[in-house]
Amino acid sequence: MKKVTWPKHSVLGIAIVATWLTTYIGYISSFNMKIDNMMQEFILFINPLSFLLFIYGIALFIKSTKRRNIYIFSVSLITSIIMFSNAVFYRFFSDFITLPLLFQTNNFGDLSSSVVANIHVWDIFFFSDVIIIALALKFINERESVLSQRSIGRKLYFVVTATILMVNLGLAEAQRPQLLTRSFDRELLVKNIGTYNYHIYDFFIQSKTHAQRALADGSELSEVANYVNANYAEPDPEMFGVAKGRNVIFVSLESLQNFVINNEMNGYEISPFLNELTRDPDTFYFDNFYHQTGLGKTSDSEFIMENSLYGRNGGAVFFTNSGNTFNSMSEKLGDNGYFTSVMHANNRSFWNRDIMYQALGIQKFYDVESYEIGEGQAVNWGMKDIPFLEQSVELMKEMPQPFSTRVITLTNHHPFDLDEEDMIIPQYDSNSKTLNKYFQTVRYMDEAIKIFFDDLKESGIYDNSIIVMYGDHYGISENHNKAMGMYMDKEITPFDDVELQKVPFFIHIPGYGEGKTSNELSGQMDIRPTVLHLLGIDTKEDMQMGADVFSPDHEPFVIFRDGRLVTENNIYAHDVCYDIQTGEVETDEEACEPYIERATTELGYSDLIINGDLLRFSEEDGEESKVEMH
Ligand code: GP9
Ligand code: MN
Repeated sequence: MKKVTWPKHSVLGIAIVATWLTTYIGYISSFNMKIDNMMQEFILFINPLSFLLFIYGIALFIKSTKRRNIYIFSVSLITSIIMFSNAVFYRFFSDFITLPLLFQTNNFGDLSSSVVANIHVWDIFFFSDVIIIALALKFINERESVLSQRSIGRKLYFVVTATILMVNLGLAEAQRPQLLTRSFDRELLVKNIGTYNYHIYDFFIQSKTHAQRALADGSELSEVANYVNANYAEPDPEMFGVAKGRNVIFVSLESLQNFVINNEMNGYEISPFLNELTRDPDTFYFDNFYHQTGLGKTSDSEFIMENSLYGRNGGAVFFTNSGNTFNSMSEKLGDNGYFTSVMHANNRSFWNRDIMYQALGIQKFYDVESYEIGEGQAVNWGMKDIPFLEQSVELMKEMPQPFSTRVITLTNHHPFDLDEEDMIIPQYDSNSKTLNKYFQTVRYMDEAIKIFFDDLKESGIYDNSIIVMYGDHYGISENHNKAMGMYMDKEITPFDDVELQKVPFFIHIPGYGEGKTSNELSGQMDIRPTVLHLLGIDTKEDMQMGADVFSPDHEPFVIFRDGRLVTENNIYAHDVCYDIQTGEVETDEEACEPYIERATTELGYSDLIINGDLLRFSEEDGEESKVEMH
């Protein structure tokens, strides 16, 4: 066949369009991504473009036609391989490829054995752009351009590329605020910035972690260990082992803040069941207890209670350090004969849980695939708490005992949407829709917990278990301070902002009879030692920074991830030291100083452990664990 003569760079143009469309069609046909609206559909459509324009655009700098053509062809081949590999991987893991996952040997074993089984004949489609480009290269003759135009055209080309990237990121940010800083889900990332950009992003995050790890040699460990030992609080012998041998059911209460407990909204009780629990003789209720999470939200709370270490400052530790060695509570319970799991009806890659749970030694993850979501059983972010908890009890019946599980609720999540039939109390009437709806979803969650307790009793699991419940993080952010001020009938100051970070913490021990409300100043960092001691498991040797709340030596001191802190006498926030009684600026200038220093040291040591992956140096067995999916 004869060659046709087309304008300069037509092959490049064809290549960009062909790869763009192949990628987009690949998205829709291979990945089961939930698209909620036209804007998301549009973002999905344009998201491969910025990367493709950039990477193919490099061809504009290659003078030799032959080399340029080889370059264009190679780019199309590589992008096709990336899409193809992700598609095959997705069939098996319902997830996108991420670097640590490829390097986790046991994952890789699974992968190679199933790779062949997961390749389909029609996967040839992923290479259709390569074929089109090959044909174009064969049959198209490009006209030479006038040299002087070249550099202006090139500049314009890259300006357009950058603009498209900005528009893409802008739209994505509007759909998903803090997408890149929180990096909560690979699916969300791919949906918003595209597979190619996602892989670049993943590469940067992972190599940063890798570099910090490579520089650590374990010598810092003894310094941290000294600090940890000095702060160790001996358990109260009366409490040590009171729940020995029992199952432990943790309930993560989504976005539940403490201000709703034993409180009313326009005359309606907001959490009647939890209120009742605060007066129950089998329950310890801590009303001076803080969440200590950062950007990683729910995942940070999981990380903190598992490890009694802080999350990371600039992102979610679940994403950045999922390759680390940890000495988690789950792993420890596993070593003590417990069957360990997490139950959460969301997709497994959310917060990188599927990978992180392996590092935490959690034996099984009951993710969304373990649940049956019937009609009308989902709202807002997913499965409603009532059916979720009901089915969770069914699954618990099958678990070997003793077991430890973490049940993660979801309905009380921003934007706090609820179906009409689940609205037990009316909305509040402030200028914040978020706060107005919050009371309703809290009320719904309270109902769900009540039913959960009944179901546990009926299943026979209840008597031989303890139930530990905690608010994972705040639900109402500072953006709603005006409405919050109306509800609390005062102006919200940075001092109040700190106090609003209190979340409820319950330890319910059926048959115990000596529970009470405790005012001990404490936080999520304390969950691990407290619960392990109740189960009669020693933590003296553990690299943990929290302390047993029942210990007479427990120090009333809470550090936030962002450096704010609470002591018995003071609150320190945004460079101001407040008197905790009055909320006024503290007159004793030195009052907060030693604590600020302590907080800096403690957060620094926690970061040191995580960034350097220091616990790998203290690990005896070094065995890798494997999390089972549904
Ligand atoms: C998602 C759920 C909520 O699986 O845990 O996460 P959050 O946004 O609260 O961190
Ligand atoms: Mn949460």
